[in-house]
Amino acid sequence: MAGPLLPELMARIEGKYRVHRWWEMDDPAARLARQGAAIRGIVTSGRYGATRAMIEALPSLEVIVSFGVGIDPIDMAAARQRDIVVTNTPGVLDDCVADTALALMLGVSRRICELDRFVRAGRWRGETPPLGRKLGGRRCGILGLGNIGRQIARRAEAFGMDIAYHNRSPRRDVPAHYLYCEDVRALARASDVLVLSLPGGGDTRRVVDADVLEALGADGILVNVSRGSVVDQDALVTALREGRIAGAGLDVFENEPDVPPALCAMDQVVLSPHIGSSTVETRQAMADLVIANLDGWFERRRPLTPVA
Ligand code: 8YV
Repeated sequence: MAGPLLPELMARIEGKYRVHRWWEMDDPAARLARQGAAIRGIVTSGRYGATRAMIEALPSLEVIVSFGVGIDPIDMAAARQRDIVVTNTPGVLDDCVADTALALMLGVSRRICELDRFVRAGRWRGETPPLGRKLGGRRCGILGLGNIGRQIARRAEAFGMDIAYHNRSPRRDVPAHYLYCEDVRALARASDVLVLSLPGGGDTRRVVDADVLEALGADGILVNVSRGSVVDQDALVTALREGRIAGAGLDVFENEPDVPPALCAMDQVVLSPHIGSSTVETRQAMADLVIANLDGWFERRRPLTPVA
């Protein structure tokens, strides 16, 4: 196991399989040189992944089972070279990640956290609370209209927003009134709130840069529920500091759990600690899928949700 997961999930796995806790090994290389040949599966997550070095240290590896939908921290090239099956947990977390995006959108536009601090500081008696901005009537741009992106769109529409999106190509299976934008910059220009729900990894690294933030504009809000790697974080701090965008709601960061102190000091920013899928219900469903994939592979050679 690459890193600690939910205690109940770990107990379920350890009740059935012989588990080696990677993160507790004093000298992982020496330990794997001794025992690596016996290890046939890695259980990991969107946080811990599986590196090439880890995969190469395990000559009998057959399957990598991940708790989470994002596979960017798994070295897929190393896995494919050896025909190692990789599974993730698609579908079960779309609602909760989309809910998180909406919570951040509302949090920033209606200044919820800032005004919570205002009340707690006793400022209500002497000052007028600052005004927020209405979401209805504004346009929500979605970068990455996959399963999660579509749930974000449905929710944003329920708040009266118009929808624009960018994917590598237009989707035929979405409402015709969704505006397709040819590139990220055009999407940012068309959006009042730009929500990032695209996969992380090399192909999408820093696609949201200073230019894109400039295109989003001084009234624009950025919301990221995808991966910190898709945003140029320094450019984001500068854009916020200089008022080039109005605010940001961020659930993910470049070097988690480190968050730039500059962001922590800004009132127009709402921060959450990568909790997109963290609800009791969704984490249970993800844990069930991890077990189903693990058992599916080791009992029937048929994992439930292999990555294509
Ligand atoms: C999890 C995630 O928080 O699904 C993903 O890709 O990032 C999240 O759902 C993560 O996998 C757990 O570490």
